[in-house]
Amino acid sequence: MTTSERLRDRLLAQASLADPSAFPPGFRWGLSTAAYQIEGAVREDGRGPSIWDTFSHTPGKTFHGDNGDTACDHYHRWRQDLDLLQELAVQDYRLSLSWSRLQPAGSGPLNPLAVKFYRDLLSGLAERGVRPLVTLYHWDLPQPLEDAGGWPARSTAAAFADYVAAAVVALGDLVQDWITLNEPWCSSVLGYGLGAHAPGRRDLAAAATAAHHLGLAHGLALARIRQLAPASRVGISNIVTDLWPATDSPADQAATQRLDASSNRLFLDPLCHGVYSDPVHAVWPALAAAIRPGDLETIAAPTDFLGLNHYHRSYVHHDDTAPYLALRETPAEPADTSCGWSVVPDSLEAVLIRVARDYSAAPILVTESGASFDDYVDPDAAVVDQERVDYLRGYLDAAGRALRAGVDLRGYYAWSFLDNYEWALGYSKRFGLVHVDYASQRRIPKLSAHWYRREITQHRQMTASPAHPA
Ligand code: IFM
Repeated sequence: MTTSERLRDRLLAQASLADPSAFPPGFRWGLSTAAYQIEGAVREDGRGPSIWDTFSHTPGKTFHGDNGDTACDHYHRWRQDLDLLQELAVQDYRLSLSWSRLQPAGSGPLNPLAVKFYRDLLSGLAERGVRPLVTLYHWDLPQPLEDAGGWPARSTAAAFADYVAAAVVALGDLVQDWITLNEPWCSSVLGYGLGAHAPGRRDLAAAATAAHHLGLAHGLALARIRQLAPASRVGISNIVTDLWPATDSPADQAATQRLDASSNRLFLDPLCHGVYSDPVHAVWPALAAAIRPGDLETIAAPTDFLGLNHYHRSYVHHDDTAPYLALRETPAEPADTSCGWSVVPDSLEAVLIRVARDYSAAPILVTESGASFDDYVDPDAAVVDQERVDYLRGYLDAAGRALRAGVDLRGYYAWSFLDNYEWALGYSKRFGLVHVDYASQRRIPKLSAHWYRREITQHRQMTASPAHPA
């Protein structure tokens, strides 16, 4: 039996979505990536260094010293990668722009070679009938801006808005959907507070200030896009984790509230309600000093959609000895993925319902959802990632339940299109639906990619039929 016959049989044995008609016609099926995680070519065509180049080249900061110098070499292989996206039948591709490629110094005119690269890429998507969903900032701040103070400096928010305006002028005819920021919680708290991400600072006050300036950067950029490209749609992607107290003790419950305030609510409250609520101020006392009159109105300007990135449920324990917020977070036991996260599909349903109920009537896009497993290429050159198929089916079924419950969910973008550079964890974690052999740069669509394509194709056929009840 050939590899493709074996894969076909394996695929035939996979169950489909439980309730595909829960997903409305026009539902956007997509795949996600980010520039530094896939592009490589970090010193080519005038790209400048970003905080991730600096951090990943600092000894001891990343797993095995891994960096994004080559990554998936997408900068050179984008045509083949786009062909693959087309083969996978997705309507949408979520990618990010590298700020330090487009504007190497973090200010001034755009780098024409970078503009050409992204124009070619975006045109290539259009030729293949795939719509781009473009993230303007996915963590790779130009190093010169970090040297000038980074996100704790208010001037970085203004610099971001200027970069966004220039990017929209240069690329806006090829993009209708923009995401200002990806997971500002990671940029601020992991980057400036806990030192786990670039730029690797450990200063909680700086993290709070950075968080406010990221929110402000979003609001300022949103206003510029509205002005320059009024027909486009704009949102922001926040990571929203489903947090449960480990026990029903008051201490664990209070710890859960603290973690929720310091992560989920730090961005959702100001974005959707125009306030930092008291629990947020309580865990981030340095926040108040960063706020200037008018900031919250800028941050809370309505978006066209809310991006929600969701991976797992965590249980929270009060722990006096823990350095951050006197708590510890553990996944549902035992951990199910190679990152130590849980696979609990109900958690996606829960966060979708929470965001729709407590935060926003705007349409929601799940802009990331996925899982890392220790995938391997078997002797037949196939990658049979059964766990990822189960993950995707489970989380999509949960999304379907949220839709049935009335959540205005418009799309799902699996993380990730390709295996890629998983930040401080380097190349040790594989999230892709497509396997990447980093030595040869060979791509192999995994079983999950075949399964996702089948489900998308079936859904599109079903909803194209006049008999479809929706
Ligand atoms: O790889 C990351 C991505 O860049 C942002 N969200 C979470 C993913 C998995 O950790």
